[in-house]
Amino acid sequence: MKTYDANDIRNVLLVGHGGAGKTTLLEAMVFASGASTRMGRVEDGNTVSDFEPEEVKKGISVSLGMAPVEWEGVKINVLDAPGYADFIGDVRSAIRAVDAVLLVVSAVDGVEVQTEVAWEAAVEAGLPRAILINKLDRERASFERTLEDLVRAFGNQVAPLELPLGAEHDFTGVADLLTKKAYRYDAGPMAEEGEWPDDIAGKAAPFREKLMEAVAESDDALIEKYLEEGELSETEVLHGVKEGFARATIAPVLCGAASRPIGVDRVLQFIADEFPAPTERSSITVLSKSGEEQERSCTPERPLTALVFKTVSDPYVGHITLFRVFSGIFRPDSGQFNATKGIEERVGQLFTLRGKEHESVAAVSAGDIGAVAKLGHTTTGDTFSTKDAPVTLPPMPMPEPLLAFAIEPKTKGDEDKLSIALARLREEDPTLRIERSDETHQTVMYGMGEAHLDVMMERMKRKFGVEVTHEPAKIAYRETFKKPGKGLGRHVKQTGGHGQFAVCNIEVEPLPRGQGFEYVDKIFGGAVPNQFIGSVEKGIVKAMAQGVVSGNPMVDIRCTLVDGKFHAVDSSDMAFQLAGSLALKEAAAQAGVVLLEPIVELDVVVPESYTGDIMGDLNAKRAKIGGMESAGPAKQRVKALVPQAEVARYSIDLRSMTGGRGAFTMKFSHYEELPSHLADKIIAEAQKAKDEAHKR
Ligand SMILES: Nc1nc2c(ncn2[C@@H]2O[C@H](COP(=O)(O)OP(=O)(O)O)[C@@H](O)[C@H]2O)c(=O)[nH]1
Ligand SMILES: [Mg+2]
Repeated sequence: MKTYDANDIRNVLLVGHGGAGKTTLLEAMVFASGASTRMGRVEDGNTVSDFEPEEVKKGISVSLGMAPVEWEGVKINVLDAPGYADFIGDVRSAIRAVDAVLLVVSAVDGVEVQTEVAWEAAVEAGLPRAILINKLDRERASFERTLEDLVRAFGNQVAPLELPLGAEHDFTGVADLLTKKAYRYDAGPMAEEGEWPDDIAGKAAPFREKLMEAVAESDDALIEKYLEEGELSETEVLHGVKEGFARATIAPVLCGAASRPIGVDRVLQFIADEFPAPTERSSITVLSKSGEEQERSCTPERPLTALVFKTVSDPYVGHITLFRVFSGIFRPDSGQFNATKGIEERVGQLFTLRGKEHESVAAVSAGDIGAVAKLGHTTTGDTFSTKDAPVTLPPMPMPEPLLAFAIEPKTKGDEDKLSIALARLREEDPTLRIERSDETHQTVMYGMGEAHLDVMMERMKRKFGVEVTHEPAKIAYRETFKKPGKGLGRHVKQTGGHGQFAVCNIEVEPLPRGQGFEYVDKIFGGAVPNQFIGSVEKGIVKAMAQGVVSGNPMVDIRCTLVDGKFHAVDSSDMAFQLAGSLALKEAAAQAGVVLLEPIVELDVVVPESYTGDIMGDLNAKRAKIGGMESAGPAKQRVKALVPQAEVARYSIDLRSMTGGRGAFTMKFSHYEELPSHLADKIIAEAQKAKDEAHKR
């Protein structure tokens, strides 16, 4: 592929709710540009962007896709982000690689949850936003209703540039509100330009007015003129749209049906004409090693600054690293310095990704997006810069994964393969977290939701040949004493051969939370010889680690050795260890064991209208509500202390309660006693599992 001047490059991210038509739009763009001779369909699994087997199977995008589209000498790098909440990590990182976003909205469904989430992410990043009202050919599609929806959600900056010609099955083209030309699609993706139909002028008037208002409102100089004269000239509006769009104060709206395709050539033309080139973007801020801020503008002459926004691991090619160059030139066949890791990487052939295909490029210059395979150390979020003056870009904010699955390889002996696979998946996807719990002895995989974890497990099987089973991650309960108890441990076997003899008496008392374990020796007169006093302790500690009733470790007790008996020949370290553990078990049986459960601090942010539901649900989950406060416009924050067991699946619960509009974080707080009826259940289950293990 040839190299382009930065002025002739556009970097665009398609965002929006799942199913709005982003992947189909990219497909139509490739088709309209003449790079393919027929359009693939998401349903048929043959689109440029959705090529991963997990995507073909599910019929939805689960990871970022991209393809360059060449349009009238301009190279448009189109990034297609998945629209489902579980895969928001890809949206967050891709936003850093582009200069504007195109929000795709279904004319049937209007503004949906992920439409708003994606919009907010783009606003946070300060990126210009344009909108395509898609699926206008579908039954029950409505341009007017969708536009109203958009204005309600995003305000007066929403500015229609086009009007659909015909509706639903009769949707045949678009009318340009500015030039008053009609664009019809009879065959193929290219429009035929014609005059406005007679009946459209009246219909268009209110929308033209809406457009002029939006332009006037975004520019102080124009608002006066508009208020006085009630009209702006075509050039003023055109200019105003471009300016306002670049400043992100106007969101221009286009019309289309990606699958037909209708209006797609116009979208491409609009991107080529009006979307900001990388050179038009204000310079970016980087941090030097000493923490000093520096500016980098988009010119090939400046030192290199490039951001890795995505890594894909491939079992055959190794890593594929996707990067955006902000300044300088990324060259192949040389070493490039990864400033984040402080390591020089050997860089081979550079290429552009067109779906799954690789197209070689000579170099990737400021403003462009490129890819390289087989880097050894680089992961998502890293910055490449010069070695003598290393700088890094600020890290990408990533949502915290909070749904936990405990996983285990189906085949024994695959443990090593599993840990390699997990490490690779983690490098690909910063919203995946892996923990090995010493307490429950489980490998726990944290993800954004069930679909995310499903895809991870499928990918693990396909790419690394590791099949796993999963179950909810175990809760790390603990055992302790609530009141003091006494225990006699007697381990005596003196029939035949070498005998065994050890007897000990211990007293056990509870300690405050977090005190762990104390051992006190109160032996008088050598009832237990010195060398065996430590043996009793060892036995107690071993029994504590395994737990007495539930298989969870025992904590927060003091054991005092008060008396015992020994035999000059038959006593041994081993015998006293056994006696110690028996003594603890007896004391536990006498005093009764209570279970402790982990309590987490939960911080939930939801739109106001959901606060009641959230509180009700938390109360049913044994939560202690800590407080409620405003969290921005029409949003409320609820803080609570909740047993971890009750909120292990809160990702799923909160999403279903709020339709995906809520967010939360949680972190461990402390341990508290579990109510006895719940403890009994856990103890009974542990016993059952133990009995079954014995039978086998
Ligand atoms: N009728 C109609 N169907 C469309 C249009 N665009 C997309 N679709 C269909 O809508 C479904 C979801 O499209 P897809 O591109 O996967 O949406 P994405 O999740 O935003 O990438 C697919 O079945 C598409 O064929 C359109 O303009 N008109
Ligand atoms: Mg898609």
